[in-house]
Amino acid sequence: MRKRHFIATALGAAAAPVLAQGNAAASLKGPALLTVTGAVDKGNRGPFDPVLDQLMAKQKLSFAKAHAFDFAALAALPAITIKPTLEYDNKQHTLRGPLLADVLKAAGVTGDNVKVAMRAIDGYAPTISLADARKYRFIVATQLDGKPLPLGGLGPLWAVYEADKFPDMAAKPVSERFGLCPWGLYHIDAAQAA
Ligand SMILES: Nc1nc2c(c(=O)[nH]1)N[C@H]1C(S)=C(S)[C@@H](COP(=O)(O)O)O[C@H]1N2
Ligand SMILES: [Mo]
Repeated sequence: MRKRHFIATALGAAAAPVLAQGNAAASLKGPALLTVTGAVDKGNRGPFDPVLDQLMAKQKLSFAKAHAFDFAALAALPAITIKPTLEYDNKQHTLRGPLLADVLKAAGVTGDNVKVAMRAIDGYAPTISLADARKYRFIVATQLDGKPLPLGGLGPLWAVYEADKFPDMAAKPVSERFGLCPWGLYHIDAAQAA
């Protein structure tokens, strides 16, 4: 018996609304790939659930409000294409996905003085300001060279930008341009900066 099913059965009908509201957003058909927490509007799922949000628990996350996106929800946002030179092979690649700022907007993150911590599955979690996310036109890439990005590779989501296009970034060696670009991105915490 599946664990979730067992818990629901064992706790009985009274627990069902809590579980339904737990860590799965009711409106999503696919698994949540990206969860935006903190300064979101009302959110589309329940708060941090220490029982079911296991990877988040291991990474010491906690939140009251969250907006989750599955692949379809991200694909429904306008996508843009960028062609940065990547450090892994020093070659130009085509990356495509919605603007990070648009993803945040869809989660109801507003305001000009916002900082976002972008957390990857391996715990890597650089922080940037929303202003810099806009300035460097960060995208949440869903495709690399026309194909979805594998989990275990750079995907399924990669926060990345076209470093070549910005003189301050292009001036750095290619190996130093992507420190703010977590591959395997799955969580973004938005905070109003002090
Ligand atoms: N998930 C994840 N993304 C990451 C990193 C990482 O360790 N984990 N390292 C960052 C840094 S510091 C650089 S320079 C580039 C390349 O690091 P990598 O070789 O670990 O991918 O990816 C960035 N994105
Ligand atoms: Mo780095």
